[in-house]
Amino acid sequence: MYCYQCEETVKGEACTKTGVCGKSDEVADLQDQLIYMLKGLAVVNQKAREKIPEDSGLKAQILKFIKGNQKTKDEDLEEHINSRFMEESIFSTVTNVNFSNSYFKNQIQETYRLREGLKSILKESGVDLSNLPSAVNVKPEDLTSTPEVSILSTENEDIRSLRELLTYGIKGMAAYAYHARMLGCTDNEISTFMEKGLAATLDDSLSSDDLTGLVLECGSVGVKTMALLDEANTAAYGHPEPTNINIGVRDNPGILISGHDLKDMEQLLKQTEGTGVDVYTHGEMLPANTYPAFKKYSHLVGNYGGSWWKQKEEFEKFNGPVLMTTNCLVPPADSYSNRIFTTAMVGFEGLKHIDEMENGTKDFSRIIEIAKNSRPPEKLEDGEITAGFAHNAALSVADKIVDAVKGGQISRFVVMAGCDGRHKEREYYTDFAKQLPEDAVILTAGCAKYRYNKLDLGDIGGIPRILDAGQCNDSYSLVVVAQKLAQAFDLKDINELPVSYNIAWYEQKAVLVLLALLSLGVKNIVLGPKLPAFVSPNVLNVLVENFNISANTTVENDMKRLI
Ligand code: FS2
Ligand code: SF4
Repeated sequence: MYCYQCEETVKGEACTKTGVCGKSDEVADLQDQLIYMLKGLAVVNQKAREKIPEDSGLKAQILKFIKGNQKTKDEDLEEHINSRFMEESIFSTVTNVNFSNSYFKNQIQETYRLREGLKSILKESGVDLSNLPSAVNVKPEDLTSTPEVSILSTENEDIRSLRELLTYGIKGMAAYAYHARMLGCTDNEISTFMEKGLAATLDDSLSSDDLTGLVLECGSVGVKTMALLDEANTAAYGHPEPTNINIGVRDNPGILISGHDLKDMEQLLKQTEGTGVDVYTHGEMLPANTYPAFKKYSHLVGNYGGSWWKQKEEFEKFNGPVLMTTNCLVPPADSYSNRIFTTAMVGFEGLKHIDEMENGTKDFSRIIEIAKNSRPPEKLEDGEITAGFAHNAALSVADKIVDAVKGGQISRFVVMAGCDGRHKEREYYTDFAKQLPEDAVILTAGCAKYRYNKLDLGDIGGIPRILDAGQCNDSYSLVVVAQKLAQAFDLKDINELPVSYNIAWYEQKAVLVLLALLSLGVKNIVLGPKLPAFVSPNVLNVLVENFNISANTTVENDMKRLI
């Protein structure tokens, strides 16, 4: 194995024996094989997209094949040539999503079946499939002896770096596109870009400049993907509202739901209503408590615990079943593994899994039955967390914010969005939040906030000093707020705003968020706790020269340069 896609990679270089995340070397290799196969499928999809507009017979044939093979219910072929399958498969390789050998072996076989099926239809229609990369023709049984599967087979370290940066950005994009798709929102531009980007990583004729262009394009399409997800979430569940979220417990048995999928959240709340079972959110599901459509359920009690890496201790104490809808899953301890359920692309050998049914819904009755016979959760803490400041709520007080800035009550906003992680060095973010001047306001999204969202930082004229826009999936909100503030202050350049960026990353969704910010021209981002191992010195130079990105240092030093 050679994996360096996340921030916690061994020695800031790569995991080569087993993952810090708990991923085995076999699973790491299978993930690389699946990504390689998906790149081949992406090339074949591109060929199909090229030919379809001029050949209606081909379109009908492909549609028949696709409908017989994949879960998508939508019939608009241009948007759905294996797109759901691609998104799910790519998402499954994001850090802490799926640890199951059998899952990846199946996905590899399925990719092969789809690729070969599509190829034979295209060949019959006279499409030339010669001179394509070997990923288009490789058989699953030959993957272990195919050198190109390995990240290290790209010898030039800058090309390797850019190919991986692009691939990880696409992993984040696949995750966001998948969530939007679950709520019925898709965009052909996103699917075609993912194919183009994956195919580009196989193309030896592309230069560093070409790949850099694609990396930035990934950021622009990332903004569109996050906007689509925002539209999907708010159309389905309303705009998040400022909410004081309970972090204590009640005396009823409960189900804990984690991950990011709001459709799973909706179905779980509906199915548990009136059963005497309470529902609590964990980790990145916290913002669900701020949506009008979920707040109406009185058995949605609040949030239990902290961010993903604390789950071993917290799941143990929860006593009831836990539903993992997406990342971040930590390999479970035996003591509670029998009450963890995975769904969608989440997987771990031996854990129970809930599949989507033919009609697109899920049956959570097995989880509810276990909950009914569970003890209520053990109390971890008391009190409340304030959240729900996505763009609609934040902009509803825009006048107040602008006045506070003009009047000098607010000196600066600091975007402290991104991920949390298990390493001690992340205490930096707690200390940074504590040491901010009292006239600075934190804008956040993602699980990084658990490092400071239980601190009492107070408010400035009724504006909380931590404005939490939601999940990392909601980072788009921060962009909207920054753009509206720039308008309100009549600024042409977003970098002229009194906004600093001190961003924490861990996994590949955060990579896409970072690329999205760069594509919008945001400069001077401070990134930590470590810079990505997959960014080579020359690629870093490009980022420094064009965007003045830098690594975080000490709280004192960063406070001086950011505030
Ligand atoms: Fe946390 Fe980061 Fe979980 Fe997001 S580890 S913010 O990209 O997916 O949440
Ligand atoms: Fe290591 Fe991160 Fe890869 Fe896991 S995802 S194997 S921790 S680099």
